[in-house]
Amino acid sequence: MRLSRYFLPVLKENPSEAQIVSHRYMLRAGMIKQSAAGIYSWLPLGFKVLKKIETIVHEEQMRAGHIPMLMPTLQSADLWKESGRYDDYGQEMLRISDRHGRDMLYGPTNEELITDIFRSHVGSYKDLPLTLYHIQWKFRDEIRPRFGVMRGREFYMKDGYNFDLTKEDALHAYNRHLVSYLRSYERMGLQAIPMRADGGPIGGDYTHEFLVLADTGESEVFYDSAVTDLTFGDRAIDYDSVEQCQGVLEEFTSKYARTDETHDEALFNEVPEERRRVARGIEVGQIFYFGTKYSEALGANVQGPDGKQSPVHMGSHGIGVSRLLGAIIEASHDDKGIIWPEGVTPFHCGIVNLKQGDAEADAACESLYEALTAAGLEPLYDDRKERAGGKFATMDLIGLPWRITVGPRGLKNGVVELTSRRSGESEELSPEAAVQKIVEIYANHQTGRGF
Ligand code: 5CA
Repeated sequence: MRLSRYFLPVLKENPSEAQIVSHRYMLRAGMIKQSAAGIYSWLPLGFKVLKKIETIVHEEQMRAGHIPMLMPTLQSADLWKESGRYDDYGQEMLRISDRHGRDMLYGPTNEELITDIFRSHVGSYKDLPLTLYHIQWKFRDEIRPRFGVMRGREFYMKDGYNFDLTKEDALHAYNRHLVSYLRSYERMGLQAIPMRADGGPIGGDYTHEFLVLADTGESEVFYDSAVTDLTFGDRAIDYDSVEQCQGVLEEFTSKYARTDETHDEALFNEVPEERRRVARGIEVGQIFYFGTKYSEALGANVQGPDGKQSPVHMGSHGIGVSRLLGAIIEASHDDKGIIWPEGVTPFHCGIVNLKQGDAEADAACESLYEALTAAGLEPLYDDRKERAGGKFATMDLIGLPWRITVGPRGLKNGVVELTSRRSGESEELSPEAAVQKIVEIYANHQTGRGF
């Protein structure tokens, strides 16, 4: 992409409504624009990152054997009346009536709809295990939408639902989700710690939230600092192996880590004092096992090998896809702007031409652009006739992890400058070596193709 042809409405001033850094930078970098309280348009740069995050989530869900599909945003109220949640959900549910006066709602989550699909088509244990998921917009009429995409009213969520014959099988599905979530967050450059939590309106008392530690997080968390030493890394996992998935769950959840809803002071005090931490965190996902809560209410039964009918065991598993943009920025920024992790960056590399219009500099930038594109990468070339300071400020704000700077002086010596956004360090290299280095860096990151 050439910046002169892109749509990147960068703001010079700090927007006064933004109280936290991620909201501020998303507005300033032209990623989002508020359309109503807690509802945003995703401008091209924000949309690009949203799609990268979504791609990672899809890839990791499919890797775990979960099946993608798509359900609508608008739902009939009937199923919710059947499950009893139409009244329970309260003011957070946006209720609508259509021209025939039928009760509809904008889905805050999809347990009812998916259970209805299941009961219509599956009746035997032979079709299990089954995990279906989708990534779709949700609406919750939050009393206080705030912090930009962090607590929106309309937000983008991955929600997955497992159907199993027995509790043991459903717990394996739970563990599979935990593993796939650890992998997903790490690919996004995040550490998200599973913590014992509360079931809330989804239900069930076996649930973990995934929290990214950040001072601006809305949740208060209590944990043993040893949990922050754990990483999943690139270890191989067999998602069909009950032992392997259970092993990961035990490794990542045996140390004390809880949100304030389930915090137990006596248990916490058993953690050695120097490792006890009280902090704040951003909830970027939650997994639930709730057994037969919905299958009983909606009559979703399966026939077992013994011929008997029994309600299917279920859980649901969510990732806050749009919230993740905010969480990643909270975890990775400095006073100049965002610092995208390689796994989700909107463009892989910036190219800054210090002297637009200079034949040699223009030609060098064009050939860098072509070489990076040919290698399957997406550069963002700042080809505007602007002064260098302004170009650097824009690149720093939008946070591309790598920048190649091209100017007539360097070209005389056959070099361009490669700069890391994270460390600020620069090195002079031939254009070919700079491209080679960027290609090598991204060889280790499977980033989705952008939009
Ligand atoms: N049905 C279950 C699991 S699929 C469910 O809805 N879980 S949830 O309520 O925990 O939501 C899943 C994730 O969506 C949360 O962990 C959070 O990251 C994100 N989320 C929830 N509410 C909002 C909101 N108002 N704005 C942005 N993200 C949100």
